[in-house]
Amino acid sequence: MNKPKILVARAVFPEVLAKLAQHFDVESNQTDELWTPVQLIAKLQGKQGVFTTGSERIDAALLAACPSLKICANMAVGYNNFDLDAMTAAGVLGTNTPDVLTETTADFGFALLMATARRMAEAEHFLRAGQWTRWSYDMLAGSDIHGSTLGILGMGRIGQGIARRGALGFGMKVIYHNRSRLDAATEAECKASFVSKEELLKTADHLVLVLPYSASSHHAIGAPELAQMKPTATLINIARGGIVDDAALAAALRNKTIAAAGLDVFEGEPSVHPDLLTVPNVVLTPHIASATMPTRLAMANLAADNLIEFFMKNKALTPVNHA
Ligand code: 8YV
Repeated sequence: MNKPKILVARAVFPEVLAKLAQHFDVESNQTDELWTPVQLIAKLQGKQGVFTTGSERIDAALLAACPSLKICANMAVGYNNFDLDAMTAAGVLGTNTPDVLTETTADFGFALLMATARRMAEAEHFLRAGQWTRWSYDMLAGSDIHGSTLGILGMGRIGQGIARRGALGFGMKVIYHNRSRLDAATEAECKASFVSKEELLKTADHLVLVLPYSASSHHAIGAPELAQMKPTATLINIARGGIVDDAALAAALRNKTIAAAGLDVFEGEPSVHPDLLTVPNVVLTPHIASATMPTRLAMANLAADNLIEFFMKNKALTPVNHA
């Protein structure tokens, strides 16, 4: 029997490719070339499945040009690179990689929060630049984590992981806002209280963004929201570029509307708004919140298993639509 044909659009772990090769006729991209949409469409001709990352956009034009495609397995929990309505209309299933990256990503969110509040990147640059010539009482003084109020916008699995770290590890008071309120047992486990978005902005000493990107969360944090935050507050974005208006944030950091920001995701990444590169009170990292080798391997395996289960049992493990 002919094996289904799949495309692996980016370089992945060789052992994951080997597993896929047991079930599929695989074309892969181990040289990790970045294909244009036209090149991706050409590679997808005759393929029934594709292993994607957040870098590959699956939209109506691509789907119309690739009629054999049945499933797109994303190696990411976020899937805003998928036009889900277009995929559902075309009968194409999408899958993501939830759970396997929750704790790793929550660890990173907390690390970025601590680096930002305690000005670690700025301090390291200061030292490397030979500016540390003497001690002074306010040198690189930041803000406290312990005992402060942690605000979380978007209270899914990763938000809950950050809440637990803050409440149980650092004695923080945790408040959150989400489209829907958590059940009482989960709120109690995370020691988190539901508040309005306005209350969250006004009250949080540290605000962490962990909500999915969609048209409705575009620029959820822009100039009006930044103006409502405390001038001593820090803002952390580990969610998606586009949730924050990066130009407005750079202006707010420069004007000290808020004290500092830590950003792992950017509008138009891998490009970074040039104004963010020139303000000192921001810690910038290149979308690495899930980047530990065990977690990336678990993500790749889950994306691969979604393809295998779909073609072998007609039932993907973690679908994000009904196709
Ligand atoms: C991925 C992510 O590394 O899972 C997500 O949604 O943002 C990251 O963990 C990235 O999207 C590449 O696929």
